[in-house]
Amino acid sequence: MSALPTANRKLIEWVEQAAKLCKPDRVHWCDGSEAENAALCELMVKGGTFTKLDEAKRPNCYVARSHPSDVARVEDRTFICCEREEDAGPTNHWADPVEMKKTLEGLFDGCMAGRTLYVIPFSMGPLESPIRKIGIEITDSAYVVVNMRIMTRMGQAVLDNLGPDGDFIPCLHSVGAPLKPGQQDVPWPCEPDPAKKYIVHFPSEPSIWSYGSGYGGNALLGKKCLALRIASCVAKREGWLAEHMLILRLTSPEGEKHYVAAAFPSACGKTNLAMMKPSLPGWQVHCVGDDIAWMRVGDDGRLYAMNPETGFFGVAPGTSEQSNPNALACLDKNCVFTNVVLTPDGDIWWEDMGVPPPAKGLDWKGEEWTPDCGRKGAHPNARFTAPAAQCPVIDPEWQNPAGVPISAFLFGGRRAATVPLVAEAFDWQHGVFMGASAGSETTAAALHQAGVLRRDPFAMLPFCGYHIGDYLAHWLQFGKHPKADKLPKVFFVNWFRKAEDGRWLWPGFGENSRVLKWVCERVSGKGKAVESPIGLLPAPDALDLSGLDLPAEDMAELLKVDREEWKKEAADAEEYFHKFGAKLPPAIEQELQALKKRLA
Ligand code: TSX
Ligand code: MN
Repeated sequence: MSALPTANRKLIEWVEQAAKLCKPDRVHWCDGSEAENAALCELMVKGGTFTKLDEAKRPNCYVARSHPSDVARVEDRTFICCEREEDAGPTNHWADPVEMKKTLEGLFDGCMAGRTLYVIPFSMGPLESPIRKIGIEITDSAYVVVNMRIMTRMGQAVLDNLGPDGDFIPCLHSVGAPLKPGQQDVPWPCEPDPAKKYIVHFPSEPSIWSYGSGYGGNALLGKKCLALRIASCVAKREGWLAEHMLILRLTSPEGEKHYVAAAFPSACGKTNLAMMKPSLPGWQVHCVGDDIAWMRVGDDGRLYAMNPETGFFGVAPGTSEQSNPNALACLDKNCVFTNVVLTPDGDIWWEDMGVPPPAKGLDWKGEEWTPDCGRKGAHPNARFTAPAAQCPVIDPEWQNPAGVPISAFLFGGRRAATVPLVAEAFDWQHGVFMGASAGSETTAAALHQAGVLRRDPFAMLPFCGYHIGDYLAHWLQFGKHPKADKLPKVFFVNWFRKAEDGRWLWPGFGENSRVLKWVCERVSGKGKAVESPIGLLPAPDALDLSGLDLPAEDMAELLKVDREEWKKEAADAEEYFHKFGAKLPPAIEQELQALKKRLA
């Protein structure tokens, strides 16, 4: 073996152990270079995993098609293996860590036969940031290497930063498809049996083991596994926050700047909001991140947020010039597209892209597709992997190692009725109650009935690595933090309220800047509000509706708080919170009873 690119004993020993267990044909330490990336892309083109797009249309871009059984995160195969079951809580699948290690060691034994073991050193957060976390992902998937290079800071610079004694989070991943001698590989190897897929977190080590899937959050372990599930556990211990939040900067025409962090469940347009084009003249939005925020209390008593990622792993269908022009602009070059339509001229297409479909193409399964064939061309969970640096409105401070100061938190969800366009919390504790009560009505997804309310506290339901009751207590404790005397104001927003006849009441998208403007005016003490039983609402005329053709009745409906509807809402929230048992913080119960009293 040639000289190793690190002198880190713990790392060298772990890689040796992993190789002994997984039995790959060879070991490759990733340096993150341009040349290495090009070689891996070429290797995947030869193997049929990647198709290169037309170099003139989309330079350095590739399309991948996953196995039809491997298209999304597998929540029912995701495990938190803390020592005590009660610490995982009602929102997680728990398994005994010792038992689970045995199961995994059995599965990983020889799982990389015929393959290359790649060692991916990556950092979540800028290398020079004191709060960055280094992970090392071992994987047998070149697709994972190429995507991790877009989504994280990856390669030799990370090993250099780690040094001989630095600590890292071991992340072991395999697609779970060993090759027998002479066996022909397939374009997307994986374990097709759902019962043999495992996404496993050991929070006390901490470490991550992922087996059987090559897709998204199952395989790119820096994101949901490390930066959310494991980081949430570490953050609880160390007194900071690892959240499922976008971070944006709003700038007024006068140049006043405010950073806002926002949590929404899936399918609410988080990436769209993170880089939206404000319709209000003179207002600007800049994007710091679209998915994850790590936050700490600064010396000045404010909360500082950092985006630990360097890319966007966004849902492609629905991304259009209308819904998110800045995301489309990120996709001009250096991107990976997974499970989209490949057009005959070497470009990509998906449903609701806002451009006419090609006369024919290859769909996400690689089958001949025409617009009238009766099937969708792209998978509904098709993705783009794009460098954040390519976003036309990336914030100049997006890589600031200290993070950016947050002025306001937004929580939201899809709610056809009951929940107004925007409401401000009375105080921190009420704001935590708002975040805890958040939820979204399901859209027509295969698994769920459409229109059913699914509670999703802080949009962390699939991502909180410990008991959700302890998580709420952690958030509440910031309200009593000795140094945090300038915490963000908290708001609830709902872009999705509908009229009786089923039409959207609010135009959404760039028009949401009107709501953001009021939020910032509230932060700087200029915005007017009126009290309601559920929070502070914009005073009449406080929302800037200039140039918007919105009937006064619709606006009244958007800000309506119906006591009878809200009594039902409070009862539903109560039923949900009581599932937390003894771990429900008294302050949440207090807020619930106070809400009921205000509604009576
Ligand atoms: O992302 C969305 N946002 C936030 C944008 C910054 N979407 C898309 C959700 C799916 C990911 C929205 N959809 C938003 C929204 O604010 N609002 C709606 C609902 C809606 C859809 C279409 C129209 C209006 C509202 N109008 C027309 O179709 C003309
Ligand atoms: Mn997300």
